[in-house]
Amino acid sequence: MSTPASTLPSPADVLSEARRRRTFAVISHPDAGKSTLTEALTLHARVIGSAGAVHGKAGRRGTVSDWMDMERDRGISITSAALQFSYRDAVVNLLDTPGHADFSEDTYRVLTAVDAAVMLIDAAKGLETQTMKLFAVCKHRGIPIITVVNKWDRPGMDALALMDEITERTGLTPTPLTWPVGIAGDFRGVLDRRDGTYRHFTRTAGGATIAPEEVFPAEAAAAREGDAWTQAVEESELLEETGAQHDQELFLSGVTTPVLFASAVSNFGVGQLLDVLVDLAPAPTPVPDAEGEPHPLDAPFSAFVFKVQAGMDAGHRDRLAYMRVCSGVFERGMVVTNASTGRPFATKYAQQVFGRDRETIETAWPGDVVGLVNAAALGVGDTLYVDRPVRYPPVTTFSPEHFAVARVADTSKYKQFRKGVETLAGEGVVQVLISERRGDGAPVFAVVGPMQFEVASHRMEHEFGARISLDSLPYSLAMRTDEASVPAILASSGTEVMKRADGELLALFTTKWVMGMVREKPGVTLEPLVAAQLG
Ligand SMILES: Nc1nc2c(ncn2[C@@H]2O[C@H](COP(=O)(O)OP(=O)(O)OP(=O)(O)O)[C@@H](O)[C@H]2O)c(=O)[nH]1
Ligand SMILES: [Mg+2]
Repeated sequence: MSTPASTLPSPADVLSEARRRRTFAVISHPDAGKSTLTEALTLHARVIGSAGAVHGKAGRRGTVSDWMDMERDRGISITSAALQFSYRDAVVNLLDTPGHADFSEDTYRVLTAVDAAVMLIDAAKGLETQTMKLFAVCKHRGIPIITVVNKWDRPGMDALALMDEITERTGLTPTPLTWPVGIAGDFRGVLDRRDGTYRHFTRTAGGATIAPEEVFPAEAAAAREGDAWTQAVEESELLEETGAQHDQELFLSGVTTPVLFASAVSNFGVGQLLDVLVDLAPAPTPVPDAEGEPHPLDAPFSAFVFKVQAGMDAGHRDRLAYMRVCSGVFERGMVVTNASTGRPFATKYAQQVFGRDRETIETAWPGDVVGLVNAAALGVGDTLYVDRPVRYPPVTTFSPEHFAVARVADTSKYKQFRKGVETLAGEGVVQVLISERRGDGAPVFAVVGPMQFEVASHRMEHEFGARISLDSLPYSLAMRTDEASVPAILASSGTEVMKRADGELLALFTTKWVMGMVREKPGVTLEPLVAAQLG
């Protein structure tokens, strides 16, 4: 099937489509409300009819982005989820990330694929540990941040104190676009600092639908809300004196962060956030290749894979590779080259992703996140391109700190066990190491955080039908090594050498101290795995 030449997209089409894209991640410490906000955003974009539509009995568990049964059971996000939808004339690619530190490798990978981040702060808790770590990653990568103070419907900190905390702990200057009317726990609406109006929100039953919003001029707001309005105005003026006004360039260069106040669970302030994302968040820009050279947006199609996920659809046992388009136009059916292997890859099954739901797409543009189905030949970090070769920087893996031997509980399920281990390794749910001592019937799972073990066990049992036992090993540290170093390493106690699925040889140590001693030995090569930026 060939496309008539006249309808082929021109470089100008690519640029104008890229300009309409907004690709961002929602990040924060666990429980700040990322998945709830994600769902509220899709509700406001009128992609879903009501929030909490899929919730369990115990409350609003199970948002559109928390689709795994473990996520629904526990009410936490375990894996990042992609959602693509249109709003106004923009195409939004939203990535909801897990907050838990044990899953930070997944979050980190997502941050390689976005142009902006929405950083959530729980109004009662301020900037929490994991939020600070994620902030540091954004800063390092030059990702502009929009800050949302969430849960304003519940008692919390003073709004000005929160702004001070942002300034002191992140070095970013907060430039609130809205300011709350009513203290935390008495959320009536916001003062829109851009035009001085009052936006009053009305609660809906269970927060299932968009909260009606009424706009009042200042005088009417004063009459209506009294002291709460006066206080908001005074505080906003105070902010103005300290220079807390939005400046697009300073925002994009990571000096300032626009701030909005919201209650995701009641849908307050969510519509404003959506508009701010379209109005202020950056569109895709040329992505630097492995040499640091920005690759033009209007070059032929190129993309990189930042995530692989299996088991999304129990009926179809398929594997989805998520790619972020960096340049050109993607057309389903294109045969692209995988830069890591040099092999062609036919993109027959390409999908737009919405949490667990997917739909075939025909075309995609820079900024878009596309799911490629049954992409067994693709791994995290692979670059795909047509015509003009390019290679994007590899996506880093974290250094594991916990290790356990996995064994199948029922040996008649060995085949399922092998298949499951291979799949989980491919997704990066755990790193899989093989030791000579135990053989490949007893692979070692290596993880950044112990909750990854639970996810692996659960999926082995429920997805692959192979219940496993995990026996933890006493190691806490892994370094890259080579064959020549092995005898010297093993001569010290508290060490072991294993091979990772990707062929890398890893030396494991019980303590830093043991590792330090071994490293002093002549002829021993030990290199750190990528530093755990979030660990
Ligand atoms: N009162 C109140 N509760 C909220 C708000 N937003 C979220 N919650 C609740 O906070 C809890 C955590 O919400 P999630 O959206 O799952 O939080 P998360 O940031 O996605 O958590 P992880 O993905 O596990 O890191 C849930 O019980 C939500 O109902 C809010 O604005 N107000
Ligand atoms: Mg979540």
